[in-house]
Amino acid sequence: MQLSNPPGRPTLADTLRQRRQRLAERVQFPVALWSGRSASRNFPANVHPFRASSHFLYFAGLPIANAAVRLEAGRLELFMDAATAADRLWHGEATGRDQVAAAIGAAAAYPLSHLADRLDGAATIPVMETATRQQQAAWLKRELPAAKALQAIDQQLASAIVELRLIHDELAIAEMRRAAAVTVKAHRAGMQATLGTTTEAEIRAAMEAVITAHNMSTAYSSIVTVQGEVLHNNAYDHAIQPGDLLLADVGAETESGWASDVTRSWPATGRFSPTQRDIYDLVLAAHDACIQAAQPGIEYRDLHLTAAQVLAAGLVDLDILRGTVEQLVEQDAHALFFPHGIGHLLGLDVHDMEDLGDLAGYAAGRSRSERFGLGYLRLDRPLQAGMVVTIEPGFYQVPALLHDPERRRQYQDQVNWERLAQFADLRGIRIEDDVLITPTGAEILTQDLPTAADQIEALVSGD
Ligand SMILES: [Mn+2]
Repeated sequence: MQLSNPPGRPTLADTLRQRRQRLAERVQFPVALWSGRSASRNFPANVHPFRASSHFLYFAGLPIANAAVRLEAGRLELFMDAATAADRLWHGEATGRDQVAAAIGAAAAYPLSHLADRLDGAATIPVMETATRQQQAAWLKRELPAAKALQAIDQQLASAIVELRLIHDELAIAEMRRAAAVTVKAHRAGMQATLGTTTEAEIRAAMEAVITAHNMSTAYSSIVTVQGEVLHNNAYDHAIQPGDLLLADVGAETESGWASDVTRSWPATGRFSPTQRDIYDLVLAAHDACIQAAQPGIEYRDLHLTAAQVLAAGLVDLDILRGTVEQLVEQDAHALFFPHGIGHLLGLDVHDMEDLGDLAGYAAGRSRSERFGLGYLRLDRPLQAGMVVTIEPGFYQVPALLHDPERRRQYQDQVNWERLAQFADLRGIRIEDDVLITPTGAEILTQDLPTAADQIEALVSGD
């Protein structure tokens, strides 16, 4: 656990104090946040990797297992157990409670069990992990539904935390820059390893090796696949054939939990076919148009529609779609090939704060659209300086959509199926970057990773 502070950065304790202060301006009741613990596999000491709850991390700063903090009027109390003799035997000397307390600016520190008597009138956010959630409910002496169905003061707390976590402070942005830099290196390594590899698993290994070597972990299960049309593909066993496109969605997470989320698509041989290149350039045009338009006050939903319009216009130019752009987007014809949203919030989690349902993603009074082309939009808010969002348009040929008899009937006049068949050598392309909204526009945190097709080809082929 790193307790020292890198030079030139706001100190952890100062940042945490500001976050607590801002929370205290929004809620008048005590708050208790648990970090959670590792779930066990086949025996108690054989555990899955530990990941602290992000709400805990936001206010406590350090990934301490089986701990909790109590916040009231800007004051922080830390609750964690001292290492037992058995802990010291098996895990070595851990950072002590008092050291942790000093690093995070705690006013007091106690064993975890002492929290049970300090919870009158306290609000919490239930953690995902079951054993800890049961402890939260037992000690608070009330039912705790899943975090997306919160009631009363827990709901007020969640809304206050969303306000804070939506707009990132200097330390958070510095951490996300670190995650982005390692992710960029990982993607370069994946592209550079491709010519010498025969399976998806080898490319994944080359990418995750970079992340592991920086003592970071992945922010989500990596997608490294020649079947890019399978949107959440976590298999890595396919052989790579000449003519395949690789789609790699891989992002590093810093030790203190800050995420990155990047996708690139590249040809296995180092050269796009003409059809692959046409669609790649189109997806890139949508990506660039969205980032160009991103600035405070712009509705994220309008960026999604911008991407839909650019894609629809390009598909009309390629004679894959027929009709006017306006009508095609209104009819959701673009969504046959781009069935997901343009992106999401990024922060301590990929899909930041989605443990709270749409509370963070959707502005008050808004809810998910019933429309095929809008229902998967994860963020529907005006952009504000300090937000970090992903921009990730794609083009996919998903058999479940394109071979669905009802959709084929519905879009028989809009899709030129014979022409589409000529593009059979691309299954899925996505280009995704992490974008910080600045007071005047947007900064691409992952801009050191090229997007232009020529540069991608050069990286893969080593030219
Ligand atoms: Mn993403």
